[in-house]
Amino acid sequence: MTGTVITVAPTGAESSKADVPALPVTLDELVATAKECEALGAAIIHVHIRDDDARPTLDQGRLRATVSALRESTGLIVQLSSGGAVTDPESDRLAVLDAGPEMASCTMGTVNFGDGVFLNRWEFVVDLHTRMQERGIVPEYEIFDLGQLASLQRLLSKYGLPAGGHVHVDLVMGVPGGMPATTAALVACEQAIRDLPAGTTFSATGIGRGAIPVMLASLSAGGHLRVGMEDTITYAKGRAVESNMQLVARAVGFAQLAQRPPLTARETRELLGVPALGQPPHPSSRNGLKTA
Ligand code: KMH
Ligand code: ZN
Repeated sequence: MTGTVITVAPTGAESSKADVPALPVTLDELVATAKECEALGAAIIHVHIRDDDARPTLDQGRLRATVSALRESTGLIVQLSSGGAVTDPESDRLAVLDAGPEMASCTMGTVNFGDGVFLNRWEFVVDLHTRMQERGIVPEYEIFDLGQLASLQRLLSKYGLPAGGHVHVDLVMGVPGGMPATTAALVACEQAIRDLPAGTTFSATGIGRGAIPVMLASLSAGGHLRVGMEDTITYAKGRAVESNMQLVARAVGFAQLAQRPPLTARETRELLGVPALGQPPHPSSRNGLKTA
């Protein structure tokens, strides 16, 4: 069995800086967090950015500056969120791909999201998937509910494999409105992932108190880990998370206990089909579709 890919999702779009002062919201804070998380064992950074007032934004200039700053300062795989905040319009979410990330998220369906709705119409998902194919951006398919894995199978069989040919999904468990953060739900997803192309990999994250059960379940089921303050702001009962590094360090400890130590960013690139640093992105795979 392979080692563990650790993704850090340091910021998200849901918590406010006022409520969570340790949240990295400036570019300097994000880069400092990224460097420290990489040193601890993270290989991928899932990025949401904020504006000068620490509010979520998909501003194109800021996204580009963020991608280049993270590239300059770290070897991490930079994965931009195309999910943004529930209030972001589809056009801005598609434009995230113009900022030149190596990876981007692609959520596989609409889900209630607390009191909001995280809207991901089928045509929009197809648009994201095919634009990523055209640009050689490697997707991470975000799965909030079991049926979204069936949608992914449909997407791949109709529109072909993603750039690089490898399929990687992230199970986001415990969002109010989505699947629960339980071992049973993770096992159900793992069974459904077996129907996806051979070699499909998955990571998992549990929101809030789901963080630990999902980490343990994912490691035991052969999955990888996503942790960070996007998903978890309470470390233990009555104890706020102090930093993203604290969450990455805990994930690294769990992975080592499971005898699946963290994979480096270079090893993760190989596993997920993300070109090595300094190599050009994958050529467009829209012509001559490879099908699942
Ligand atoms: N902030 C959520 C509405 C993603 O990054 O692709 C969407 C989200 C998923 O976080
Ligand atoms: Zn996100």
